[in-house]
This record gives sequence, structure tokens and C-alpha cells, in this order.
Amino acid sequence: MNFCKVLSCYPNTLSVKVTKLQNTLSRGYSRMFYRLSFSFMLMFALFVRTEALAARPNVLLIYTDDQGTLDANCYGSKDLTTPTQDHLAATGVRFTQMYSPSAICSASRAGLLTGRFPARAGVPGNVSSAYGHAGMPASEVTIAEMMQSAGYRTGHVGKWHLGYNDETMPNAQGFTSSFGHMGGCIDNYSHFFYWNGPNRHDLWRNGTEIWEDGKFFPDMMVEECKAFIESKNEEPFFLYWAINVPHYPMQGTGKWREHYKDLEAPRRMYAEFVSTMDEKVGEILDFLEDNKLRENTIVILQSDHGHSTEERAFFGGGNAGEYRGAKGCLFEGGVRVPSFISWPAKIPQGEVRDQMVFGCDWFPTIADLCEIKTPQHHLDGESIRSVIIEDAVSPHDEIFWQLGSGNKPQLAIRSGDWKLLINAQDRSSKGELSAADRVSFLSNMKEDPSESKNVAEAHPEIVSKLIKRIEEIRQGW
Ligand SMILES: [Ca+2]
Repeated sequence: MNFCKVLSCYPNTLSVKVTKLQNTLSRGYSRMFYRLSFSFMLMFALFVRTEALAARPNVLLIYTDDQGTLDANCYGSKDLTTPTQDHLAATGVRFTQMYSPSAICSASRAGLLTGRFPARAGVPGNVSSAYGHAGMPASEVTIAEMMQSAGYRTGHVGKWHLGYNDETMPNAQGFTSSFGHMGGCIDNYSHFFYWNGPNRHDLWRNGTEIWEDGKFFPDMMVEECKAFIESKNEEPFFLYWAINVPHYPMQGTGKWREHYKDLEAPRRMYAEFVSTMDEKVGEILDFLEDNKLRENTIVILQSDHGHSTEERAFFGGGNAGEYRGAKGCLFEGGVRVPSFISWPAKIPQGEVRDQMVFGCDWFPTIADLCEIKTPQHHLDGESIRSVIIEDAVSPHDEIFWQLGSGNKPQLAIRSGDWKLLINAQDRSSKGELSAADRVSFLSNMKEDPSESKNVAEAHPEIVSKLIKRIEEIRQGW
């Protein structure tokens, strides 16, 4: 939290100004006149502060979990029912080329919350889901710390998966309020970790374990979001809703099981949970509307990476269309994600952006939209405010990924139309990868967006150039 001291904090600046005024007045005026003047100035200062804060937009950042590249109606999945996401698209801007910071949960969240490449933020892979283990270093400055320093109240609801000890849980990373699970996934009714043994309960409020046996976690998150939003509604809020859906276990509600009963498995189970998620998000948008907060609330919804093809996800169910890859790999289906921003008061509605943008961009973009200073250290994201509002060119002609650590992390770089993968994996099984393909896989995204053919051998000079660029980027950490 050293960053708080560095940032100019609006309330502190005011109190210094009032103290200076008090000293000046006390030298020249009678005691009573001074008291009246000081009271007036204090009231004026408080009025100015309240007005300034009231005019600032709220921010609701929704991070869905394992939602596939095209898994909303407005992205072309005709078999899904997703009215909330379609409404976000109609009342805001939808991206067709938004890349997630990584293809797995923890790393993607680290990139989102710090605005830095996950490996630079110390989280190239997944962190532990066991109590007592550290996650993202406490020294990293999160978006919540930035917002908090600027006078926002900050809340976390849902999944964390960025550290499971006192130093790295949400309350230590800038969130005044936190409710949810600390590990990678839970059963939505018992709130026990759902991956491997030993079986353990994982539900927390502000660093204390709580028990709410049998309650459906998505419903609880909705209630928590509402309670947070209305708790002190005279102050602007930053709410990070890391909704743990449609991540396995896929526990859609009865309404959606009935709705999709004729769809084939595993698409059926996945669709049930996507629509459950869409419905829960809709409940919060309605709540904002009912409380007259929708107009001046920046709502962002994005998936943390592509859909899962793990056994726990019935080996698939998500839809990446023509794109190769899925969760856990750096082909397009692992990192190209559905993404929306809606802010009816200030940004265009019903528009689509095809520019190449990146999940790390949300940190500086939110700062830019809320007129807040970003920290002094290096960010890898860039503000995409002008992309959103003016349809300007992307600030990026290059994006980099590192997934995992050690001798053979998966690496990828997109540079213009070229994309190179090193130590490539394909979790979607769309075609075979030869030994040479795994070493280096080059595609031209304009000519072959499905990354079906490795053209590394035909373009050795491009491969060398991109490998050199990857080495330069990685020298920074
Ligand atoms: Ca995920």
C-alpha cells in the first residue's frame, strides 16, 4: 500500500488546504469570525469534495471464468440464450479481437489486476489453491489499490485465485470488502474446493472463513454485489466481480436445464451454466437500473481465457469457432475472449471494435476513463479509451504471452499480422502438432486466422526476428 502515499489522494489534499487556510485566518481575525469563516470553508470544501466524487463514474468489472471465444449470441453462438451480454453489446462496445493476458486463471487475473504481463507480475502460471500459500506478490499494485487511493470504495466478489495467505488475499491487495472463494474452483452448493483432495471448504468474508451450507453461490454473489453497491452509495465504487461461471463444476439452474434439454452434451451442460451466468449478471444490471446507477457506471464484462477441454468440463462444450486452441494454450481459442464495455453516459452504444487489444489494457483504461493517475512503474497495458470512444487505431502492434515457467514455458508473440508460438500446445485437438510445430509455430493471422498451418520453415527471418523480440521482452524480469 506504499502506492497510496505516492498517489495524490483527493481527500488528503483537501484537508491540507483547509489546515493552511485555518493558519492564515487565525493570525488576522477575531476568534468568532475565524470560527465562522473556517466552518464555512470546511462546508464548502466538503461540498466540493462530495460533488466531485458524485460526478465520478462507478466501475463494475465482471470477469467470467472459462467462457469460450464465441459464447454469446452477439458473438455468433446461435444455440445460446444470452440476453444480458447481447444487451451490453447493444448499450456499449463489443470487441472481436480482445486478448486475455493468459490462457489460465491466476495468470490472467494477475494481468487484469496489475496491467502488467502476468510473468512480470510474478504469476506466469496458476497459484496454489491451498490455504497458507502465497500468490501474486503483495508488492504488486492492483487496480483496487489505485482506485482506493483515488477515493473509490473497493469490493471483490467471487473467485480470487491470486494467493491464499494473509499477505496475498484480497483485503491485502486493495479491496476493502471481499466475499468469495480463494482457490481455483468450488462446488456451488457446499463451497468445497472442486478439483482434488484433500477435500476442503473454501468460502471467505474479509479474510475470515464463513459457512453457508447449501446456498447456491451465484445467488450469493448477486446478493453480495447488491449489498456492496448500496452500502455507501454517496461514494463511487469499484467492484471486481470475478464470477466463477461457467467454470466447472457446471451447475446451471433447473430453468436452464429445461431450456436446453434437447441440446447435445457436453454443449448442453456448458450452455446451462453460461445462461445461468448471463441471468445473474442481468440481475445486477437491473439493480443498477432500479437505483439509477446504470447510466454512470462503467460495466466491463470479459472472460479470463478460452473454454476448458478438461475432463471436469466433459472435455469441452465451449465454442471457439474456427479458432484453434482452448484454455491452457496460446492458440487463439485460448486467449481470444468475449469482451464488452458499456457506459451509457459517455461511450458509444451498439458499436463493435475489431482492433487488437489486451486484457492488461483495462488497468490504464479504467484510470483514464475515471481520470485517475496510474502508478509510476512500468505497465504493459495501454489506455484504449480512444479505441472505445473514437474507433482509433490500437495502441498495440505487438502483444506477448508467457504461460508457465521453468525451461519450457509456452511463449507467444503477436506482431502485426504475424503470430509465433514457442513450445506450442493445442488443447482443442484441432489437428496434429509435429515435433517441429511444438518448437516454433508461425502463422499469418490475416491469411490463416485458424492457425491451421505452420509457416515457420518458409519464413525463417520472421521467426528469428520474433524470437529476438521475445528475448528482449523477457529480459525485463
Ligand atoms: Ca478460468
